[in-house]
Amino acid sequence: MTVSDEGRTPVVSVYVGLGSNLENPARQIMRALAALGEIPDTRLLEQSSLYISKPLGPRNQPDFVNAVAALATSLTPEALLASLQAIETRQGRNRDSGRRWGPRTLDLDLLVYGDRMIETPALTVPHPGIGQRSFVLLPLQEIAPDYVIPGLGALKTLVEECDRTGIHKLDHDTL
Ligand code: 5RY
Ligand code: CA
Ligand code: CA
Repeated sequence: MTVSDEGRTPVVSVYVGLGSNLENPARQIMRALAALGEIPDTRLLEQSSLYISKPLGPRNQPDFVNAVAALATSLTPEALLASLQAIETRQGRNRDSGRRWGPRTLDLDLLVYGDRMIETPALTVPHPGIGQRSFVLLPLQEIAPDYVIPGLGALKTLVEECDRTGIHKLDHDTL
């Protein structure tokens, strides 16, 4: 490392999960993907297809549209999280109008941050539950087929073991 690198944060590979089930979910996800590309000190590397999925957890809510994006960032996990929350807020996310796990215009989850394991009051990374959730695993597999999720293992194995009912890639006929 050269002297001029002092104080500079390394570039880290990050995966972000996107979800929406209110106010034209597919549009919300497209708009959020564009917004991810505008985060400072961050590049949008890859984006998955959009998937339509039955709600897991509370079931009496609209179907979700989900996707996953790969980013490269020199932001800290906390700074990146703040950027993700600002995008959620811009797209009409109302954090207290919510029953827990209720419908939302946009949910952005920091799924993975390099190989870091993080447990703070604000942030758990890898994101809890991603090892079982088809709406994360299938889009992630599209953009990172050989990926091994830190602490959870090979994506291929997790995909084989997950329940894939109620999830479909969104194509032009489905829209
Ligand atoms: C379970 C419980 C809570 C799974 C379980 C949540 C999404 C969960 C969703 C989403 C789809 C939630 C968190 N067992 N369903 N449910 N997509 N978010 N399809 O983004 F995910 S609430
Ligand atoms: Ca979230
Ligand atoms: Ca979520």
